Amino acid sequence: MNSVSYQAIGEIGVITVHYPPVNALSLAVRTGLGESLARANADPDIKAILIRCDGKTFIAGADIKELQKGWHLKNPTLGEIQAMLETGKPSIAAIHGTALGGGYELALTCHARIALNDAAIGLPEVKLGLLPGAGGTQRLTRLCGPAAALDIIVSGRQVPASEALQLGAIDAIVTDLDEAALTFARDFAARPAPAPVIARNEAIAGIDPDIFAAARKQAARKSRGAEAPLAIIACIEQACELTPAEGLRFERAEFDGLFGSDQHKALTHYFFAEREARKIPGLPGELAAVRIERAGVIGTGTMGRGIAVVLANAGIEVRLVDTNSDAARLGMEAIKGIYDGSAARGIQTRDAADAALKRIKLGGYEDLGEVDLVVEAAPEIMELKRTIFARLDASTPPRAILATNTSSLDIDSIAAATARPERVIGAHFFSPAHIMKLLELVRGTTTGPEAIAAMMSLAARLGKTPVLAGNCDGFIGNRMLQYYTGQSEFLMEHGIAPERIDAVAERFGMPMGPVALRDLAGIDVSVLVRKERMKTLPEGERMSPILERMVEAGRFGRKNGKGFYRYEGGERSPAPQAAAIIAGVASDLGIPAREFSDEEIRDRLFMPLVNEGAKELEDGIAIRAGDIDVAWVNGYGFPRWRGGPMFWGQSVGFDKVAGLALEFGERYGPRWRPAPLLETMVRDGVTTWREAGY
Ligand code: T1G
Repeated sequence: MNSVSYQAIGEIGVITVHYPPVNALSLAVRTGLGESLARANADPDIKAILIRCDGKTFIAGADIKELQKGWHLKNPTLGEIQAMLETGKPSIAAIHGTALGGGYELALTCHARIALNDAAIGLPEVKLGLLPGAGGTQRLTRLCGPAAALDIIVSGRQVPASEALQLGAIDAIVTDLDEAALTFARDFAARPAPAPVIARNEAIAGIDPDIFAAARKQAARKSRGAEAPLAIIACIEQACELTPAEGLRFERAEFDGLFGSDQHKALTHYFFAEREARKIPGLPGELAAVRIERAGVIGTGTMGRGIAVVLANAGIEVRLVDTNSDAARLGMEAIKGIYDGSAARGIQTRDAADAALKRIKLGGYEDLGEVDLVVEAAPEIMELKRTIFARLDASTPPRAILATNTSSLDIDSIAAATARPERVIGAHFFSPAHIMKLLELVRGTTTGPEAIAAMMSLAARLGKTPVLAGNCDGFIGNRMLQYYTGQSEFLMEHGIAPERIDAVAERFGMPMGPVALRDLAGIDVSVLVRKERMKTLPEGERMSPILERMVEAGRFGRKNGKGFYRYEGGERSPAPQAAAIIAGVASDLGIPAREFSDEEIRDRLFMPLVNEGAKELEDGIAIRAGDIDVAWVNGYGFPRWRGGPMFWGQSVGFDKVAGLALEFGERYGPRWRPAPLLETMVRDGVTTWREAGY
């Protein structure tokens, strides 16, 4: 079937794109559009042209797969199609689903844009490390003004039809894309066509140039090293200065500067990795995921509260259970506070917040007789969790899924406390659970496909990015994290100051360095968690005793205002007392001070992540290298524009990662040694995870 069809309906030439799954602007689609536009423009009976799409959405942009092959340069290019539209007969884009990237840029070269009320438009190229290279920065600025263009293009967000109409990004909202669109087209054909968007100047007159400086400041703060936002701001600024033709040339040059860059490659990898992570090999395709309507949450601490909010926001009735009634009452007050906050900040409407809050009710185990799912968020004590699961087994329907929010404990031991281990699964939310995107699902050896399928589909409903992990100490994320934070302690033993280590990590793109992260999480909590781990350390391995010494000195971190840093008035500053403790450890252990360059510090922090990630792949804890990237970007703030730790490791070279692991294995013990998988890949000259089958 042709990917584009043409039909003359009266005096309207109707061009329909049919190229599943998202009508991307592939070469085939561009060719079909070119042929159809030529027919319509040549037919004297045709007075106007209507462009619409079949399937779930309007054109969702250039075909990202073809972009990787440079096919966007093959004729007819999008620019040629746009020229036919802009210089041709009056044309209307009829939008449903999402008009994104090149799809919306094509619509911007039509003389009018109409949309269904639940449609959205957007220019999300920044998420691919690119910018709208087909005139989007110039035309949206000339149509809606630089402020709207900066907001929409730098964020890459989708703009709902109602807001797009207010901004002038579309001209009308219609109830259907057939009759209403045709009626609009007939009316439109009867009127003089408006000037092409590229020729409009009203929205760029009298601009306050300070908005660009403010946008650059915000971009530098928010996107920590991403290149595309700054190029986008420059294009929008020039759209207000240059002639249309000069502006389009400027944009093209900026686009070409980003195309093929490391960040473009990394973000394109990440785009597909996030979609791959949703696919679980071996799960029967026909397995209908159980739809969760009623859920229980055990525990009203920080995690329990956030999980209850996430579930209720997705329309699920929630029973919040805590055997400590004071804690339960405090928990509900805190939840009310979360909703008041999100209504006040406009994240939710007051009505939506109130409706969700109404869905959360305090209750007991006796109220869990109808639930489809329970998420346990009790303290990280194995015996307590086993007791809770045994009680849940008795008080919930046998079909209910029992999930634990543990961040590191053995799923199989918890499941063994029930008669339905196949319906027990790890559901590791990240704090704050109602904000962090990652949901690390953990399958035990007995977890069944129904539970996995149900939780994968629930994750999408909760607006979470799911990653499926195998059962081990720390699953995918925390298992790797200990090498990153562990290395930061070994660097401190060599006399590298906490603030230097954190500065290197933050320049690398992390939201917060590993040492400041310790202070945030609580040094005492880290000591508690790793006490278990220290019992199983292999012969010849050691962990730095810095944390234990800090706790002995009463330095718990932010919570008591003193950790590796001092915290006063929200500011963090170096703490000489912490430096003294660290120096004490180094002298007791006879560890000499050493100089390291920033690059060496970077490699020492991040390469062990790659090495441990490789071990997770060969252990079957992670299915794909991309899954690990998705977990670290969404759960630990690893810079998306680096593609994730595994993609970064691939870009720096596996030989370097394995080489440093060899040194660390000698120095710090067997767990730091190179992953056998990595050694094999280096020996065999394998340079990508995909080549290695991951
Ligand atoms: N090209 C190729 N494949 C695409 C695609 C695209 N643009 N968009 C989606 N897919 C595939 C995706 O990989 C998946 O495949 C399937 O479609 C369903 O996607 C010149 C240069 C449209 C909001 O960045 O944001 O235009 O996994 O699972 O959740 O300036 O897809 O099934 O094999 O995401 O319903 C700009 C990207 C391109 C939009 C639908 N456009 N797409 O979400 O489905 S650059 C974008 C999306 C550009 C110009 C520049 C979303 C969606 P598979 P999905 P969804």
